[in-house]
Amino acid sequence: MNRIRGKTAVVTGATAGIGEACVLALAERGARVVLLGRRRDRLDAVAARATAQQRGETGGQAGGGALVYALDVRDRAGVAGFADWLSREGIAPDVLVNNAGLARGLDKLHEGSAEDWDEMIDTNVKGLLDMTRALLPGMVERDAGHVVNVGSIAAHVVYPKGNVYAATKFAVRALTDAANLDLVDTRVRMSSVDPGLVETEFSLVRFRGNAGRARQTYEDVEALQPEDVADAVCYVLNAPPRVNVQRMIVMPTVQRSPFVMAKRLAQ
Ligand code: NDP
Ligand code: 8X3
Repeated sequence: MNRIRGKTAVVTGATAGIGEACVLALAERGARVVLLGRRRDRLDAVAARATAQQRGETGGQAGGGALVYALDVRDRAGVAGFADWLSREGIAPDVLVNNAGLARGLDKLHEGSAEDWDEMIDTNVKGLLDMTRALLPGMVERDAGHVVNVGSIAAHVVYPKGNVYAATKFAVRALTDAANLDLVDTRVRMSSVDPGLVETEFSLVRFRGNAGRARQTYEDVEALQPEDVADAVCYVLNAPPRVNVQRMIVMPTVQRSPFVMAKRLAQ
């Protein structure tokens, strides 16, 4: 059964990787999608593909369109402006996918940079909080809605030099758990989907555009693809209203922990 068709879903970080894959998967299942991210050209390109999915040109089911809104989730006033824009457009989101996020650098804590820490904390924690604070009240008022936070295996296991990135994902895990307590007397659900290694632009961003260094992360490893995480997000969203998948950990088969990874076998 498709419980996603006809829903309106806001997806942050929709210009690349997991967010882009979520947009396309939701559109394919007939949702109206609202895409957020900073890169306007990419937003437009992903929205065009989502619309094609909805028209059934690529096998999707009819849906309600794709809207774009360029936004830096660290801009608190901008997030409030986005919520106002939704109201003015008469859009009441059924779904919020808090996916925008990043890691910067891979350093020992005592060698890390305060700028990198600020960027991770402001995006992964405060950006997610502000988006949630802006859209969750409407869901509570309507007594319907679902927030899915894209967490990480780094919310469960810390790995060397992953310190502040892991701290932000531990925070997301705590916030998901805490919000579920606060939402207990409503029909609004909050979930986190926590992936292991996914092949996206994540490492390119982490290593500030060093493509060679980024490539090493995925070399000889059968990492998850963004579509795999989008599938998990859709599973969580498609669950019957009585079911709240509070947390789902999705790992590559070759990675049983951040410390235990099998290299791809030679062909
Ligand atoms: P990508 O770098 O491919 O995509 C990141 C997305 O986040 C982009 O769309 C980017 O858009 C957006 N984004 C980043 N900063 C901001 C900001 N300040 N404001 C608005 N949008 C922003 O990485 P992934 O797809 O891999 O990452 C998505 C999520 O998945 C992150 O939360 C990450 O922590 C998590 N994750 C990733 C894993 C991996 O191995 N790749 C594993 C586990 C979790 P733009 O630059 O256009 O603003
Ligand atoms: C991002 C993936 O491998 O750095 O959450 O934990 S990893």
